[in-house]
Amino acid sequence: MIHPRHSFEEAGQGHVFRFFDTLPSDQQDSLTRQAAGIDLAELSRLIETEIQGSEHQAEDFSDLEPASYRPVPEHGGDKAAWIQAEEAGEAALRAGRVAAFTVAGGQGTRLGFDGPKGAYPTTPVRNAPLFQVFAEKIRAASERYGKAIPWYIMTSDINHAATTAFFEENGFFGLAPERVRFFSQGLMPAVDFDGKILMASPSQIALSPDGHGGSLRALVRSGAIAEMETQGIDVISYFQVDNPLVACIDPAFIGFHLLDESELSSKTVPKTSAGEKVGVFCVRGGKTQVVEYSDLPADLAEETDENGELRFRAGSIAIHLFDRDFVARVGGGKDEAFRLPFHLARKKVPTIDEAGNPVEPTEPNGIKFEMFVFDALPFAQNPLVIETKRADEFSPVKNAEGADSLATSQAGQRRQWARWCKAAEIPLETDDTGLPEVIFEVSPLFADTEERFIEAWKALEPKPEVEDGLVLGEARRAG
Ligand code: UD2
Repeated sequence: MIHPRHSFEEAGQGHVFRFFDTLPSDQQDSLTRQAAGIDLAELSRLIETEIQGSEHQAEDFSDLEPASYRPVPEHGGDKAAWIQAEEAGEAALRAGRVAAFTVAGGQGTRLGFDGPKGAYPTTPVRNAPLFQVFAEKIRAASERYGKAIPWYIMTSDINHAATTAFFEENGFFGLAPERVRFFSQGLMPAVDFDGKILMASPSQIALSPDGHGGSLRALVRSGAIAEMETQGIDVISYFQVDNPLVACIDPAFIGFHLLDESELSSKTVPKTSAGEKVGVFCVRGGKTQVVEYSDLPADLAEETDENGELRFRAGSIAIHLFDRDFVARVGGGKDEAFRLPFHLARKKVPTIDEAGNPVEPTEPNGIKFEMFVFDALPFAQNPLVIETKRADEFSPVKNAEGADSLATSQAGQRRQWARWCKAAEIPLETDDTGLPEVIFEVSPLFADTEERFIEAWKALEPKPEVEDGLVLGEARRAG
């Protein structure tokens, strides 16, 4: 085998091995492995087109239109169609056609939590971590439809070992361990502004995860797609690790996706304000796409329609359904026409100087490359965008404080349970935002929708007092 050193020298990246001959052999092996994992042809193409050829045209948004979406019945959607979709989705679940998929490879830097984000304690009474909330939702759906729903979890080198250890320590939260599959996403090297690969230390390349868009090729490379094929799974229910309200398995969503023969379906909620940090579903040249919040020009973000509503309001909350064969096509990398683009971010990348001494930059010194999963949308046949209710499905934990923090997410969870209690005619004091005075919790194993909460509460004997510290579903708590 030719040592990667030669190809790195040919590609003008020979400095990666500058200290190689002075390294102990285990570090030499490790550096060789890191180097062998880099797709130099891909990197050289990116450097040429994105960095060296950087007389970049500013993106032209003049032909951008808002994407249309299917509204929920409360906003004028066809109730009968939703019922029909739910039935179709339930049939697919009973037939075992659906897998859950969580992207959890991110660095979680904004939250400042030292560990995989999925291990972050999130619910208000049990302090159940995000992974437990999803595990209970998947378990509840598996029991309801009589088929164990497999759960694929994408990690990255940064958190893979910690993530698998966390599941083992917690007995997989009551799921059969063989139904939970972990795989690591790909890594990309950071480069300096001349396109030279940055080193994190004399023996380490500055590598970081290749973005959640990397999940599509990681699903293929890990063998997950092939495994799904043998198991007759053709619907992949994709969600991010940061949102405890997500309906991990949503029969109506699955039903619409299948009935429309969509290759990629997405949920949307109307943006709360022009500045909300979510991408927006748009159409350009007949193709549906998401324009990320940081890319959407302010005048478009703020534009309103004749009803005074934001014109570009269909916010993306990163909940999708993927058709398995579509993932095989986009993630397989065989066809260049289906290649996800890379987005560039200028970052402060800790590195080394010529002598190998560490350098902590105070200004951005490098470029990181990431793919975004929603960039697959323009490649999909019959893409479908469907509305969901924000209060029921989106309250992520992203920041240590302020918007999208633990405090806002716990309030979002508590308001949802308070609404369910009211629907079940349980007397409960709330403030005018719907936040209950008492702090209680509903495990997804007790109920995961309002309808099922009403039923489960009716059947519950004796009925407990809804008071501080109550956990409904505690008796069946996993772990
Ligand atoms: C994402 C979306 C935004 C909106 C919002 C909803 C992007 C670029 N923006 O914003 O439009 O939908 O979510 O909450 O996606 N991840 C990986 N590997 C990676 C990078 C990220 O698994 O290499 C995971 C990460 O663990 C997390 C998710 O992807 O679950 C979102 O990543 P983020 O926090 O960078 O995205 P954010 O909040 O800026």
